[in-house]
This record gives sequence, structure tokens and C-alpha cells, in this order.
Amino acid sequence: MSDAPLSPTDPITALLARTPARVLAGRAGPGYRTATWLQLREDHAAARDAVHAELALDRLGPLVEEYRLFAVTTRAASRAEYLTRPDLGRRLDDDARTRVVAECPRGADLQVVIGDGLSATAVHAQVPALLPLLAAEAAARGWRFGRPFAVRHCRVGVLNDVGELLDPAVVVLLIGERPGLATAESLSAYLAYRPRPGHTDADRNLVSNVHARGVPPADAARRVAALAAAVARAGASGVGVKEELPSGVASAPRASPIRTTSDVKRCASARGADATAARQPRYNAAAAPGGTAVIYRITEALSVGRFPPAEWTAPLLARGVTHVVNVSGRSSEVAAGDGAFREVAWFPLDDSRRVPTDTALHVLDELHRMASEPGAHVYVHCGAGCLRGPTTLWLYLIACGADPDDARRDIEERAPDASPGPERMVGPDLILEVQRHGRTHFLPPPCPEVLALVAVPS
Ligand code: B12
Repeated sequence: MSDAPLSPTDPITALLARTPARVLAGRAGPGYRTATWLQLREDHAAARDAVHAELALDRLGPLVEEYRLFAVTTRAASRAEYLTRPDLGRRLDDDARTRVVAECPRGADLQVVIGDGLSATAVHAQVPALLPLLAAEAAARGWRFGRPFAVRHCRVGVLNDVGELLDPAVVVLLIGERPGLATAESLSAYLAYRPRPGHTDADRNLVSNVHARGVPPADAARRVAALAAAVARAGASGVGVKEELPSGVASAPRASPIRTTSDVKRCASARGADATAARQPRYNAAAAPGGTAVIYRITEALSVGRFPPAEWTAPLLARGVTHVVNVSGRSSEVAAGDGAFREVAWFPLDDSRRVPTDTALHVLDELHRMASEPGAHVYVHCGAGCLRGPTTLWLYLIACGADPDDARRDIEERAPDASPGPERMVGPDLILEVQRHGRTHFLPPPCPEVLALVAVPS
């Protein structure tokens, strides 16, 4: 293979965009190229770190308070013992048994347990999005939702102890998967119907590969809830129950989406947005004082842009941002609190398929609530600032009465990387739903700033 960069339309580029696997990496003589070798070592180090990482409840953010999460331990007393004695990781220790019985209600319809498994990193990355979505799915079905708790040094077999102690109908164990070299952030949800000592993997089902480039948390929550309903109906879990996939949901891990040529161009520009903004002053980009954050202001109260690393906190605050809406696939690094943002909310969206109507309306309701607060300036972001963030903002403008084409133009004029509402994410039916929802719930818009477009810089 030559070293010349591949064009965005090259079939090999398209193929590579479909998989995180190390294929077609080229070679230098009989060995890997230096870049491939360094990447491999970096990924291997991340996998090792994940296996050895300890579960830290404080990494789960506001969930801990909201769900009164607590952590117990299995009979494996240390990470080292856990790795060499899987049998001990399948049994709760005596303190854990006492605490679980004392603090969790018996006989829930759905009991969620969080286990570090072989990657606490995966738990830290996925559970903050997944747990509230599961709780919402349970509430929508009228299920009694047990008090969730976390288990350190946990193996899948711990399900049996939980079943014995609490007698829930269905137990869902959210557990870090053995990290591979593609990601260390992949989580599985193992399900069991009325688990009891002696049950084996033949009595369990699972939804695996929950991570940003695999099954996104929103899809995972729907699948887990549907599977929980199926095992409850069947009165059994495991080999006798086959998962029925809701239409439009892939069971296999989803690779990174193939982007169109224009998406590739736009995202290439997003990666260098600071430089792009410097070269193209006509765009409404503002480098905030005290940092390199670049955000694109669309209206007085709404901006879009890229994923903000923690260092962007001060620059974003200096730009007057009060709320952050994260629609990317990974949890936020900026946080709400005293002297920081009023609110940081995460609604992971998938840019490779249609946004489900209920998800879209939920995000729009939340965005509307925040934007309607006095003095609000909401920063809506995804990863690269190309698709999910601009699409969210575009749908909101439509919900507030804007013409879809005008709203798209208004955003694109002010944000160079934005490509709102690609057909694969938004169909005509969603636009109609959003308009209908907006007419009922958002009109007239409470603050003029929400819709007041800022000038297009000349
Ligand atoms: C390691 C592994 C195995 C090992 C497990 C050995 C061990 N003691 O850890 C071996 C090679 C034995 C194995 C076998 C199988 N596996 Co396997 N396995 C994995 C892998 C790579 C990691 C699992 C993990 O990290 N678990 C978390 C840790 C913390 O759990 P643990 O308590 O240490 O180990 C338990 C689980 O790993 C569990 N387990 C492993 N595979 C499976 C499969 C099913 C259906 C169930 C219920 C449980 C289960 O068995 C272990 C003992 O209880 C996943 C890939 C992934 N992305 O998750 C596939 C995966 C879970 N396996 C899968 C499958 C299909 C199987 C087999 C059915 C394959 C077959 N046709 O024989 C068998 C079933 C074996 C069983 N346990 O009943 C699929 C499940 C697909 C699904 N959604 O149902 C996965 C997701 C791979 C994939 N295709 O993407 N597996």
C-alpha cells in the first residue's frame, strides 16, 4: 500500500469506516508501520488499565444521589484475587448480603445491578446514560424498579445470589466486558428470570457491545426492556428465549457510520475547527477568552459546536454559556455546579439511523425547558459538531415554527461544520411530528432571544 492519503470516496476508506478492526493497515517490510504499532500499544495499554481499574461510584455523577446507589463487594477481596479466582467473583460476601437485604426492596419487577466485571471503564462510560433510560423504560411499563446497587469484583454468576436474596422477577446486570483492542468501554447487560443458585449461562440472555461505536445506550435500553418483558412473559430466560429485535435496531455491533463525501469534508474541517475559523472569519465562530474553545452561535440563546473537553469550561462560561446539551455518544467532561454551568445534560443520539420520534421529542422538550430559562445560553454539541448537534438545534427551530429549509440555511451560514437533518437521521414523518409537538407545547416561544438569529459575520 502506498503512503498517499486515500480520497474520501475511495472504497477502502468506505470499508475502513465500517469497522474498528485493524485491517488494511499496510506494512513496513515484514512489520507494522510505526503509526499502527503505536496505536496498537496505546489500545493494549487502555485494555490493561480497564481490567485493573477499580469501580468508582463518584464517576457515575448525579446517578449516585438520584438512585441512592451504594456499592458492595464479592468474595474476591482484591482486583488481583478477582482476576485469578472467577469463582469468588460470583458470590456476594457476607457484608454485601446483609446490606443488599437491608436496603433493597424484595420482589421488584426489574432489579438492576451494576458490576465492574472486566472493565470498570465501561461502567463509568455507559452506565450514566443507560441506567436512567432503563428506569424510564420500566416506568413506562408500570414495573416496580428495585433499588439499583453496584458490585465490585463482579462476575456474571452473581446474578444467582441477587435472585436468591431479593426475589425479583428479572435481574439485569450491567457489567464491563473483557476489553478488546477496539474499545475498553464496552458494556453488556446480562438478564436472568428469577435467578437462583445453580443456574448457569444457559439460563441467561444478554445484550452486548453497548458503547459509542457499538449499540448506543438508547437502543440498548429499549432492547433490554423488550427482552426483560419477553422473559417475564415466558417465565424463563436463557436458551429458550430468543430476542425479538425492534425494527430498525441492529443486533450486531454497529461500526462507525459511513459518511457521505460531504460529511467527510465537513468533519475534516470540524477536526480543525479552530484553524478553519481563523481562515474563514465570515463564520460565526468565537474563540473564548482564556482558551481555545470555538463555538458557533446561531441565535442569542443557542449555540452549536464540538465536544467540549473539561478545559473548555472556563472559556464556555466566559462566552455566557449557561447550559450544555450533549447529544454525542460519550458522557460529558464538563459539569454543572456552583460557579459552573446551570445544567449539563446528556442525550446520546445515533447519527447512522433515523432518530426515534420519542427520543427526539424528549430532547426537544429538555432543550426548550433550558432555553426558556431567563438569561439562558444553551450550547448543543455532539462529537465533531457536524450532524447530531446541528440536527437537534435544527429540529428545535422547526418545532418553534421555523421553515425547515430556512432553519437549515440559518444554521449552515453561522456554523461552518454543521450539516443539520441528514435524511438518514430525519425523515418527513419526524419533521411533521416535531412541528405538531412544537405547535402544542412550544408556541409562542417564551423568550425572544431563543429565536433571535445573530448576524452572519461578513
Ligand atoms: C469471554 C467470552 C466467552 C468465554 C467465557 C469464558 C469465561 N469464563 O469468561 C467462552 C469462550 C467460554 C464463551 C463462550 C460462549 N460465548 Co462468549 N463471549 C465472551 C466475550 C468475548 C467476553 C465476555 C465478557 O467479557 N463477560 C463479562 C465477564 C465479567 O463475565 P464473566 O463472569 O467473567 O464470564 C461469564 C460471561 O463471559 C459468560 N458468557 C460468555 N459468553 C456468553 C454467551 C452467553 C449467551 C451467555 C448467556 C453468557 C456468556 O460466561 C462466563 C461465565 O459465566 C463476549 C464478547 C462481549 N463483547 O462481551 C462473548 C459473547 C458474550 N459470547 C457469545 C456467545 C454467542 C457465546 C457462546 C454461546 C458461543 C457458542 N456458540 O458456543 C458460548 C456460550 C458459553 C456459555 N458461557 O454459556 C456472544 C453472545 C451473543 C448474545 N448476545 O447472546 C458474545 C457477545 C460474543 C459475540 N458474538 O459478540 N464466551
